[in-house]
Amino acid sequence: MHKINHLLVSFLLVITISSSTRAETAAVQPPDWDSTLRLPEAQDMNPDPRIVEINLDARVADVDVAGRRVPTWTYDGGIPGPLIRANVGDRLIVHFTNHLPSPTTVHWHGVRVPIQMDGVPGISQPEVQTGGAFTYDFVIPDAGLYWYHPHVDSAAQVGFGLSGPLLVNDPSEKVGVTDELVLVLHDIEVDDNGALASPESGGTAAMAFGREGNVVLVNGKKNVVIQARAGVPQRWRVVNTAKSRYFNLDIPDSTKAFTRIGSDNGLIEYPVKSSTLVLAPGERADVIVTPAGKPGSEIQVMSQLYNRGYGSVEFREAEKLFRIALANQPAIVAPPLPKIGRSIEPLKKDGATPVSLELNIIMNNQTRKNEFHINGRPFWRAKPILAKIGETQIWTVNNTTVWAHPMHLHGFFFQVLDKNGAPVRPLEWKDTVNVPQKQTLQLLVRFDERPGEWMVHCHILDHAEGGLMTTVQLGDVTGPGHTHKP
Ligand SMILES: [Cu+2]
Repeated sequence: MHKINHLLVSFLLVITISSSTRAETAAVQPPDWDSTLRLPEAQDMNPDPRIVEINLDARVADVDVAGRRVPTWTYDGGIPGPLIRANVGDRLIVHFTNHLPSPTTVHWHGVRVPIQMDGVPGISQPEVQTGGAFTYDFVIPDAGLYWYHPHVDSAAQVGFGLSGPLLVNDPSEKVGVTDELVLVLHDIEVDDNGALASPESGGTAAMAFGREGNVVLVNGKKNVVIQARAGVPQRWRVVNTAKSRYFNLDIPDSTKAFTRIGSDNGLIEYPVKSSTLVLAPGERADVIVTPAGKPGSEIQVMSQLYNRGYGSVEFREAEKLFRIALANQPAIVAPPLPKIGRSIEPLKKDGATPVSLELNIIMNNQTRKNEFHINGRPFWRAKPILAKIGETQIWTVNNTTVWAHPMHLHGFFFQVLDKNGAPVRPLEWKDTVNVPQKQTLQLLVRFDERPGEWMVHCHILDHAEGGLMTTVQLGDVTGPGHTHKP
């Protein structure tokens, strides 16, 4: 009896302590501190705690873009689409409906889905026609920030506004920061009349560069202000969903403002501090930022120019992303962060099958159009890379062009090697990696037991549609060929 009472008392004590800590932390930030950037969330209709079941509707809707009503292509009426939240291991069921004027699909960028759920028309599923529906249904095996977007005419459709975040939480992960922002970095091209610009504007010269939108947005908003208390760390979950634009985050007047703890597939081996943070299209970052400055002052978060090749830094300016207003209260000295990271096994290079990918651009003399090639072929004439179940491959990606290419592999994560052939430290799992102009990069990838034809392409979506795309044929694949739209 005495023992039980004792247990009960300590149990109650634990509850009291943890709830008071939570209350304290919650009271630290000003009320509604993140309301200007908070994304709408998809509503889980399923009472089962291990199933997230949602509706997702693609439709044209008038959206406020930097103060103008613009008819954009949306998921559920907004850009970006709603934040989908799940826990690692959950089953996600998405009842998708298409009310766009064009066929579309949904691709779950970075999620290790079975091929039938990968959203690639002609390989995974037929295109979802206007007025049609498709149910995506899969288990989410990994924690991290992922995102969803169409894989039909993707440069046009993503450019018109179609993308959204999928945040997969691991309840056992302890990073010691409760205030979290999901930041979708994107852009959109709006003409003088307030209409969406043609995705073909500028012809294949513009394709060769990669068309960037003229309105830069964070969660659909242009340079809005959030509230914060100086000294209190925030966790930013960042994804670049722009079709061509790179982001280079910077907090002026601060050094090493970013502590990067995670990337495309959850936590990295150990945290790294940096003054700027580059995200190529498709990439994600998980960073801890502790706003510092005089109470009552404002911090402007910027995206600095980033040299992704010819034309990317000449006569251009940095972009304002959003502002942080520091509350008129003395700064808090937050307790030190716990040890953050995870042990990641380096993939074995020994015995890995070498695969070469040479990235090229040519002028097609018959069509008078620029064409991107992988190993001498655009995607419409591509020969798949062959892979066996369980095989590890070492890819050498040689970018001969004057533009950088963020190369994305569907369905699998890989590890990047440094110039000496050693794994880049801290170790991390990537699904999208920037291959700078005129450089060669090596990576290791192990193919598990999910046979199918998996896309490999540049995530500058104009480049993908301009030819910079092929597939990995994993295992014995029969069925539709590899002639399809990106
Ligand atoms: Cu590219």
